[in-house]
Amino acid sequence: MTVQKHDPARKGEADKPRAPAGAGQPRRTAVITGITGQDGSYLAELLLAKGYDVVGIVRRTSHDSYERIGHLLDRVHIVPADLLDQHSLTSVVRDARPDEVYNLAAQSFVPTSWTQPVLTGEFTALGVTRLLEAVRLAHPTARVYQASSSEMFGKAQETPQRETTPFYPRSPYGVAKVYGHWITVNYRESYGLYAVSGILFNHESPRRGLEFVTRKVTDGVARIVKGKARDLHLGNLDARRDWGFAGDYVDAMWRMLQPPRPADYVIGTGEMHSVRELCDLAFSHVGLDWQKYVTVDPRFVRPAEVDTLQADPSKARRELQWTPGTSFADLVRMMVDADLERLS
Ligand code: NAP
Ligand code: G4F
Repeated sequence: MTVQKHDPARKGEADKPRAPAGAGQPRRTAVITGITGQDGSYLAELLLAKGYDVVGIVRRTSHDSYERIGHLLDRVHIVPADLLDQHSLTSVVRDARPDEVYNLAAQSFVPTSWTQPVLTGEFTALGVTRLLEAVRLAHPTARVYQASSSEMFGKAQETPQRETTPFYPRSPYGVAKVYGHWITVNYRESYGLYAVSGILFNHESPRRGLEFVTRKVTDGVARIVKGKARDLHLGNLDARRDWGFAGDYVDAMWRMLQPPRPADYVIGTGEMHSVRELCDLAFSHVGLDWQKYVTVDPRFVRPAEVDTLQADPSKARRELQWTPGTSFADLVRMMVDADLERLS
């Protein structure tokens, strides 16, 4: 394996100008970890539309997990690698020589982080170091996006939360994401890598995993309408989140890797809604009263809760010209309609 050694003289990669994407320029290449996930599928679509060569990292499983990217398979390069395996990551980066690397892979479900805390740390925390090492050793001019999370704010120390708000994570997942954030900042400051941490608030879509609360509710509504379920069991209805549309948020990821100098950004809508409001909107969209169907079930209450999260995305608006394009009500209706269609 030919691996480019780190040369301290390379410190300052982040400052080097590069040609803008577009007509007359060579095609850019992007590597995406987590391409089979919600965000990976939307990001792959966005980058293909911009003319990128897209290389998607997929871990080996006995069943393929291409449900979200089946329509893209003839246009992306799928390569096997795992966040747990340094050699596989280094090989992919060495072979692809990407312009941009998006690290979206993680164990991303907060409740699982209490039942599998060590594995969550391996994927979601140390996996970031492995990927950064792959870039540092094999292709240090690549620009790296790290998928950080508003869960890092946890027991929020101020509202709304911005880039300078102190972290107070409330789950092994949140702790692992704090590690991922700081190791990204450290590789930028130690080695001059162009590495940014995007602190994204909750974002949802019809491709969201069924275990997350928005999709659990919209899928539950569709099942009740279709006569496949009679009720819906949820946890804390008072939790409040800043929910946006995933399709809007992958555009923010791309924008973060375009400026000449790397910086970290908070991405969210600036609006907060409760799980109760989510239920009201989703059930009323099909003419039902949510209170007749929703039961609070202690099985879905967490050992420690993040009560409220609300973004202050003004830095992204100012510096990246990014604004969310989908309202919470439109998002919930889009998801209910998609679940009804899917079950038809
Ligand atoms: P997701 O749907 O759960 O997708 C996670 C992806 O990671 C899947 O493609 C999964 O592959 C892959 N993966 C997991 N472990 C892996 C491993 N060991 N090696 C290689 N790939 C692995 O998550 P998402 O909602 O798209 O979120 C993307 C990223 O943003 C995650 O890092 C998440 O923590 C973060 N984030 C999400 C939100 C949000 O609201 N969605 C907000 C803030 C931050 P399989 O298909 O094989 O499982
Ligand atoms: O939809 P959730 O499971 O998302 P959560 O925990 O906020 O995490 C998501 O967003 C993070 C960004 O802040 C990402 F980093 C992370 O990867 C993930 O995408 O739960 C949202 C809220 C929680 O307060 C939870 O207690 O909904 C509450 N909730 C109430 N009943 C429920 C349920 N959550 C789930 N999953 N299932 C319930 O039955």
